[in-house]
Amino acid sequence: MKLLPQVSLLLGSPLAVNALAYDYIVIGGGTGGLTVANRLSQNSDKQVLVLEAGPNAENLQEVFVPGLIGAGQAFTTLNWAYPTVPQTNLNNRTLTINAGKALGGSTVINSMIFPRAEKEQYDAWGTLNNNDSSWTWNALLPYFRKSEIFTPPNEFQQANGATFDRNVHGFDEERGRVKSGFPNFFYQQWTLWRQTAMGLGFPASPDLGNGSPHAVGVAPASIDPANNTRCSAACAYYTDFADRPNFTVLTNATVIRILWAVQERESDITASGVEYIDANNETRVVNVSRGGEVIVSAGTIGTPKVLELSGVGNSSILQAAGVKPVLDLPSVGENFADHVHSWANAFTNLNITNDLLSLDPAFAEQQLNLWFENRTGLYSSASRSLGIAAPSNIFNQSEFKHILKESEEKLDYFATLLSNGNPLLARGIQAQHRLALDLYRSNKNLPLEMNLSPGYSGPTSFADRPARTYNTVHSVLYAPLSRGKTHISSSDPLMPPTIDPAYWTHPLDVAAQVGGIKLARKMLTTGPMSSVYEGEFEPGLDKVTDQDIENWLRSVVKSDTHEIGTMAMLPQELGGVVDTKLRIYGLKNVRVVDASIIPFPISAHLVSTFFHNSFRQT
Ligand SMILES: Cc1cc2nc3c(=O)[nH]c(=O)nc-3n(C[C@H](O)[C@H](O)[C@H](O)COP(=O)(O)OP(=O)(O)OC[C@H]3O[C@@H](n4cnc5c(N)ncnc54)[C@H](O)[C@@H]3O)c2cc1C
Ligand SMILES: *C1O[C@H](CO)[C@@H](O)[C@H](O)[C@H]1NC(C)=O
Ligand SMILES: *[C@@H]1O[C@H](CO)[C@@H](O)[C@H](O)[C@H]1NC(C)=O
Ligand SMILES: *[C@@H]1O[C@H](CO)[C@@H](O)[C@H](O)[C@H]1NC(C)=O
Ligand SMILES: *[C@@H]1O[C@H](CO)[C@@H](O)[C@H](O)[C@H]1NC(C)=O
Ligand SMILES: *[C@@H]1O[C@H](CO)[C@@H](O)[C@H](O)[C@H]1NC(C)=O
Ligand SMILES: *[C@@H]1O[C@H](CO)[C@@H](O)[C@H](O)[C@H]1NC(C)=O
Ligand SMILES: *[C@@H]1O[C@H](CO)[C@@H](O)[C@H](O)[C@H]1NC(C)=O
Ligand SMILES: *[C@@H]1O[C@H](CO)[C@@H](O)[C@H](O)[C@H]1NC(C)=O
Ligand SMILES: *[C@@H]1O[C@H](CO)[C@@H](O)[C@H](O)[C@H]1NC(C)=O
Ligand SMILES: *[C@@H]1O[C@H](CO)[C@@H](O)[C@H](O)[C@H]1NC(C)=O
Ligand SMILES: *[C@@H]1O[C@H](CO)[C@@H](O)[C@H](O)[C@H]1NC(C)=O
Repeated sequence: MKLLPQVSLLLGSPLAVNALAYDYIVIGGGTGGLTVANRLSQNSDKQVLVLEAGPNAENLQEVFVPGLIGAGQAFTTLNWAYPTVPQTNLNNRTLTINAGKALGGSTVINSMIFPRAEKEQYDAWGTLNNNDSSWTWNALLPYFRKSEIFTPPNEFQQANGATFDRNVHGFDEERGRVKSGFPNFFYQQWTLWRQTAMGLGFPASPDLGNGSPHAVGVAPASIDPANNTRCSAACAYYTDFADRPNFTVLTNATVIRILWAVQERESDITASGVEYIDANNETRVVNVSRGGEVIVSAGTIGTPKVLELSGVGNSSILQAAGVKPVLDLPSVGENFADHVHSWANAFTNLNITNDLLSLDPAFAEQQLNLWFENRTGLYSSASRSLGIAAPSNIFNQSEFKHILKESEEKLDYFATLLSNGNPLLARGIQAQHRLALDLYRSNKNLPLEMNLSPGYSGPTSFADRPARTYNTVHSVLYAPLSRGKTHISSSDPLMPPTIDPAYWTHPLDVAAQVGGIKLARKMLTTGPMSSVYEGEFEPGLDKVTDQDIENWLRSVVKSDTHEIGTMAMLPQELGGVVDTKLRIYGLKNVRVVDASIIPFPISAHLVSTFFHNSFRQT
């Protein structure tokens, strides 16, 4: 076995002996992974190694310029672009789930929207875990604060609607935090839209991070407001610390599996090392020191894959894939949940929309120069005005009562349907649904995010749509009850897993998303937004009835790439995979720190929620 390059450099130094084995090996240098690796190497005598499949991409302009999201390599080589199996409820379409493949993970390619979910949803997380008081809004808020350096809105940003509540943000200048704040350019349609939303019953939000997001406001963004650049997990937790002697990061290193020590007893399954493919395509092993740990942070799809390749999961699935089982833990890869994206868009008489960046290359070039010279213009603007809809905003009372009653009557049926023959998980999903339906009843489970894009968003390509300016109201299903799964079907580590999100299996999901399109239409055509409306493009005025809208949605909805739940934090008797300290049941020294541990979907963009989770882990 050849030595790691880093290790050979250290030979002769006092660290050499330690560095042959690491106290912590973190699999995946993404959002969760870099946060936890930073914390573990801070003021510590421990050696931490991070293995990341992608490259360090922080110096690519499509990464650091907020408005270049989706351009260049952002959605090509820096993206796993996981395919799903054909979705039976969505006209058998194969969807793509984007996920960052770079140091910093999905925060390198994401939309940087940085709000938080409903207080009651965080509390439900604790309730599901035997009323654990450390997983509640009150217990988590200090960690939310500690994970950010928030820059309050300046006068210009306030004049454009940005507000904040000092009590829910972190201001300490200490490094090793995510920078957050507001952009330097605002579209006038954002103000019009917020006014319209308020007219339609959305309260004005004092701060979208205050745990009461049933409101409308300007979302903070994970950007460094000092120079208007994206602040990814690499920006927050790696770049400033790259010279820490005990924080080693290997990029282009794809983990194959965790290796296990020879066991004396069956109950003593201990990780001894990790096998990976290095940047030169060679297979290597790195060891965990005595008493050390492996932390898996490969994301909601990557993490169950690594565990299954290592022999941890449903034994019949592993055997079918040609992997020898080490621990039968059948909930690994189950309980998959994701937000579901849809839109309504309309032509507008406004001439400043982001459509201009594609319609007029000279204007786009001028705007990009403006960003580089003055950090303003259309490319400086990544965050959005958004509002989270409550059931009362989308359902009429009689319809809602009926659908809740039906969902409650069919709790057993859906729990069984969604748990792949796993009786403990069926109980877990039933417990999740019960809590969700209770929150629905009290108008606290917030089913949809509504947000305005100043420009076209939707299913039709640039070439196939009228060359005009648009406004789009996104409507994203935020509290789905459907659950799917992701599993390996081969022992080849380079094969993507077989992913079945089972979108739209639960009828409440369908009803909420149809309601979202009706609300989006209402938002486009109610004053003051109506003053800039020049006719609907999509879904199109030929879609009249709920059934028409539903049929159209089945042909267009897509993943919102907020996948969670496949390594759920739940008690074992509810089919959980990790405990409230993030340890995998049945393994001595393996934890999970990424979005896969979130047990059920929450009504927010995810990053703010587990930057701090990872923080807690230490
Ligand atoms: C396009 C897009 C837009 C989004 N917009 C927002 C938004 O605006 N706001 C928000 O809050 N959230 C947003 N999200 C969601 C959010 O970014 C993710 O939920 C979050 O970053 C996931 O963090 P994670 O730690 O679970 O995984 P990731 O950050 O994805 O990290 C997983 C890491 O593991 C690596 N990895 C995987 N497999 C292996 C392996 N075998 N070996 C080595 N490394 C491996 C990956 O390359 C990656 O770096 C968005 C996501 C996407 C994709
Ligand atoms: C790890 O890095 C921290 C922070 O720089 C430092 O305090 C500590 O001494 C380092 N530990 C080792 C073993 O190098
Ligand atoms: C890892 O441990 C194994 C077994 O103890 C040993 O043979 C191997 O040399 C170690 N590898 C490294 C890189 O230290
Ligand atoms: C989807 O595929 C299944 C199985 O091939 C088929 O029975 C069904 O009719 C298809 N549905 C649609 C809407 O095409
Ligand atoms: C959690 O608390 C609720 C309300 O106090 C109680 O009814 C329930 O039995 C508790 N659950 C557990 C598992 O302790
Ligand atoms: C933005 O500022 C940060 C912190 O000062 C710095 O590390 C980064 O290089 C800057 N980025 C650009 C593109 O100017
Ligand atoms: C990692 O891969 C990228 C793209 O494939 C390449 O440009 C880069 O040089 C590689 N980095 C290392 C450290 O091998
Ligand atoms: C890496 O190795 C695999 C299998 O050994 C091979 O299929 C692949 O083509 C190699 N890739 C490169 C870039 O050499
Ligand atoms: C937009 O319209 C205004 C007023 O009608 C005009 O002054 C401005 O030049 C137009 N901008 C663009 C980019 O077309
Ligand atoms: C940047 O701002 C300065 C000062 O306001 C201005 O002179 C310059 O033209 C701006 N740059 C661009 C590219 O617009
Ligand atoms: C409520 O919705 C149901 C089902 O969509 C519909 O039949 C009924 O007419 C609606 N009632 C009102 C008051 O809008
Ligand atoms: C294991 O997976 C198989 C195949 O997907 C499934 O039929 C079975 O019910 C699963 N077992 C458990 C206990 O989850």
